[in-house]
Amino acid sequence: PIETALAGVSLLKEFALKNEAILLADLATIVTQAPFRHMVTPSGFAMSVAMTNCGELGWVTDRQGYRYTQLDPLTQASWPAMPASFLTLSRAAAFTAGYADFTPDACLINRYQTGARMGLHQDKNERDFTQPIVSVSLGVPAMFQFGGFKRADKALSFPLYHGDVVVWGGDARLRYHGILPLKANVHPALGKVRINLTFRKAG
Ligand code: MD5
Ligand code: FE
Repeated sequence: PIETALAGVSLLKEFALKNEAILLADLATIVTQAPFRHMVTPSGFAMSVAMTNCGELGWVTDRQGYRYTQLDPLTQASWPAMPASFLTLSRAAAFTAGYADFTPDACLINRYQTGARMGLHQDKNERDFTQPIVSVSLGVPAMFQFGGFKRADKALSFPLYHGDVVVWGGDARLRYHGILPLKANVHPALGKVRINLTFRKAG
């Protein structure tokens, strides 16, 4: 029930709901150790999406550029370890989509408040583009933009809801994508925000 009409995209509706409670509890622990923060892009603008990470490597941006780090620049501590609940969920999703041995070493945690957006971009800071990316949507729904291989290519939009998991592989791995400004909304478990977990094998 998961292969979409979009090559390389597997949408697993509500795949994250079975273990929602432990997932949210583990998320709460992570953000006490590595709080959400608005990172700055190389051009000097603060991102509207607040971010943190768990796992061996964390994605960061500052005036120097985009990269993965072992240490949280805010605390100089290692990023919190990836909890078993996160690892198990992402591996099960990848397996379901046909990737038998996905082992993420990085989980970027994005928090979208009302109005927050992510402009069209490609994920290109990873070593091996044959590895899929697994993304988990929680909380308020968002409109996802799925583009082409050039920024100017027309993008199609579709909603992502609480519990949805998407595996982006093959032809989709290097497509431009983004999130439209989050509409004001409330989710019973998470309140006014959307949380996205993006699992990658970065190193
Ligand atoms: C999000 N986050 O919903 C998305 C989920 C990011 C980011 O884009 O970089 O933090 S990951 C969506 C994704 C990854 C790789 C390829 C494609 C989509 N795609 O082909 O559309 O906050
Ligand atoms: Fe991305």
